[in-house]
Amino acid sequence: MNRKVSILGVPMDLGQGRRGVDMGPSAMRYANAKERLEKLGFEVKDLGDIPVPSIEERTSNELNLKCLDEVVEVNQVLADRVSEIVAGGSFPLILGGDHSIAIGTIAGVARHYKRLGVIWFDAHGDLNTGETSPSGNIHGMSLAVSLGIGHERLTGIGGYAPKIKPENVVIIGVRELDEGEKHLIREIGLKVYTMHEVNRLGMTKVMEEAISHVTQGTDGVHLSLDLDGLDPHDAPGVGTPVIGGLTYRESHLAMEMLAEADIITSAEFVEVNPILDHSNKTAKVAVALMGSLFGEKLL
Ligand code: HAR
Ligand code: MN
Ligand code: MN
Ligand code: MN
Repeated sequence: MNRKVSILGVPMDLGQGRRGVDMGPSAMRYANAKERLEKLGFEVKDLGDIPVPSIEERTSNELNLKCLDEVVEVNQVLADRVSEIVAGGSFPLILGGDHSIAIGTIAGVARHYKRLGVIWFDAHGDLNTGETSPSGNIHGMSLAVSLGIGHERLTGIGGYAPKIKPENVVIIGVRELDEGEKHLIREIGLKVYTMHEVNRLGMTKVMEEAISHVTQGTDGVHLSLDLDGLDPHDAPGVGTPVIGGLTYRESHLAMEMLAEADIITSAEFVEVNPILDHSNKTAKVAVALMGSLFGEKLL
């Protein structure tokens, strides 16, 4: 793994409807994200946050795409900043913010790879478009957008589309999908490990298969980790909790296996909402998972 890590915060809350997720980057910093990685021997730079307009300033809602202008603006800046981090030889570690920021992160990273693999750890598919979304929240569309599906102002962020191909993506932990998302999964043949497969196969097998899938023909792998992939018991501080999720230990095992396989070239941790949390538990879980992802061992 790259020994140089750059942390970038994106206090984005315009891709969803609840207050507080903009405090996610602060909460993960407060939980000692930087120190955790430094202890493992990484050279870590914290580049601070990129600016996000406050939700009181504007709320455009055209075409069932809430705050489209602002989400496009922020992700465009994010794409450029992430691209600079990769060009500078560092591992981008992005702290969210809601999951709409994956659009910018992936746009910035994918530019530097011939073919980027993506592991999408989430209770949701984030495969909606303005046409299929029940909410109009762009955080429920970011994986579709990265695949080149959706409004062209979103898919065109970074100046090219698509960023990734369906065959190079794996989704893990899913337990809530809208009808349009189910259709899309079948249509484009996405590899999805729902909670059913996790229960059935066990996390070890799921990760073995997932790792082999996302490394086939790719030259980099991005981890997009939505904290709501975990069960709300272990990660209560998220805006859209869904019961029946991945346990704390299953999630750690997944990170430990990624560290062992040494395949991850960029990562983002999103949807931490301190207002809905208990004593910063979810940010602490996020940082503990970062530890495992970067090679921390129990013994
Ligand atoms: N599928 C629903 C929607 O599009 C819920 C979105 C999920 N929220 C997230 N993303 N945290 O994973 O509105
Ligand atoms: Mn805000
Ligand atoms: Mn998500
Ligand atoms: Mn989610």
